[in-house]
Amino acid sequence: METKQFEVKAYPEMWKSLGMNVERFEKMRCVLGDVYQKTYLMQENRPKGMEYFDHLIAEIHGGRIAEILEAKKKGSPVVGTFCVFVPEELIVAAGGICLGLCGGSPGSIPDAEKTLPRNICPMVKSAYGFKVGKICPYFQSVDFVYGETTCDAKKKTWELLDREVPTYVMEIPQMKRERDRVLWLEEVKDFKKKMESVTGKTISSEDITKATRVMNTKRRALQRLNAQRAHNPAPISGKDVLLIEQIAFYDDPVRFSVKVNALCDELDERVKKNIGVAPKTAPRILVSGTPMPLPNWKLHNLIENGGGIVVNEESCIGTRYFKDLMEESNGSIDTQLAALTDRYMKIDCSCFTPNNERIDQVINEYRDSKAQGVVHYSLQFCHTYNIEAIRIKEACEKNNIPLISIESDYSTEDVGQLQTRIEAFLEQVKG
Ligand code: BJ8
Repeated sequence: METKQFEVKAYPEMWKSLGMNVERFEKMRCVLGDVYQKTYLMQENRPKGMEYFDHLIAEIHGGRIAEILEAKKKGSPVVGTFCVFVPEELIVAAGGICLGLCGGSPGSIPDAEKTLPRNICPMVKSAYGFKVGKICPYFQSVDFVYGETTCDAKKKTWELLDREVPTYVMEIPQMKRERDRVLWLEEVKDFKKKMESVTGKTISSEDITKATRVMNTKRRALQRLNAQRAHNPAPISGKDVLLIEQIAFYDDPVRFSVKVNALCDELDERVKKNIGVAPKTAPRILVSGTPMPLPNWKLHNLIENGGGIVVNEESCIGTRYFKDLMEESNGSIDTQLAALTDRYMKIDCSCFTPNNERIDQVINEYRDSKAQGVVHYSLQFCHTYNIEAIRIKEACEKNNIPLISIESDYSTEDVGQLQTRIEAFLEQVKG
């Protein structure tokens, strides 16, 4: 299929003003444009509503950054986060911008490995490398970072990251008992205080109510999009939905919800007319496991190039981010913060023990999405997801669900081997 050359736009003056390594970054920009062209724009029969998201990728290093800098000038705090446990509602309530900074690129890993050990999770290395290499305009734009204590690699890296950019840490308990909830609520209150100290303004109950509406609207839009994939033939590719889930972490939440809903309207029409992006016989795959931040499209690409279709991501860049809404109430601040804590405590990350909710969730999402097989995905050196894969496998066996477990990083070294394994798995699913 003929497509015009896609380009991620360059903004060298802006990058310079952000103290970036412009020469290095320019190379990364060109690579991203090429990869995007091959991965995304060569797909057949994409919904028209994807044009907005293509545009956001073209402007990922410029247009969106200009908006963020403009808001910053007007006093909006810009907060970088690495985990869906940091309550975005409080950032929005403070008039701030929340940017998910997770690293999904191999390009920044050599920068990190100058300092960090090599045998830790590629996501942590990629993110840290973006900051120390000065090759991410988002990282250069944040006022501060709010990290968490979910895993060892992250919590120890925050100590080093703090030397580069102010980094605060939210303690996330490892269990979900009542005493853990008490601690968690205190952490949420501290986060609110931190947001207030930077804006000099007290966050009111009305602010939280408004922010909750914004976030619930965004999460509902993503739920709607995800539900449409249960139709066979699927009206949209897994790659495209993954992209939208990734963009959810940096786009303006109000505009994003409008655009996702507009896309969903188009997909409703496709569903009515039985228009799909893959044949009805394409094996339907649920991907479960560690998050895949931009531009980690490796696994989806292999599955969909191999003839399968991804119909669900049980992941933080996926359903774990949007499955739970927060109760919209005008109650007292204390009631709201308690409701916020309860909402966030539902996140079933593998850093918890026990984490039975996630095992059940995978089976439920498998059924809801009408999937036919599960690909469990763990980033290299992520012990909690890697070990939890054993219980997911057992649950799948019990329910006669085909499963393949994959551990990978961001390099291209294992692509050939993964391709062979995935193609064999898709054959098995087809039966
Ligand atoms: S809530 S999944 S976003 S911690 S960085 S744990 S991959 S070794 S990302 Fe996560 Fe929050 Fe949990 Fe979700 Fe493993 Fe890597 Fe650690 Fe990771």
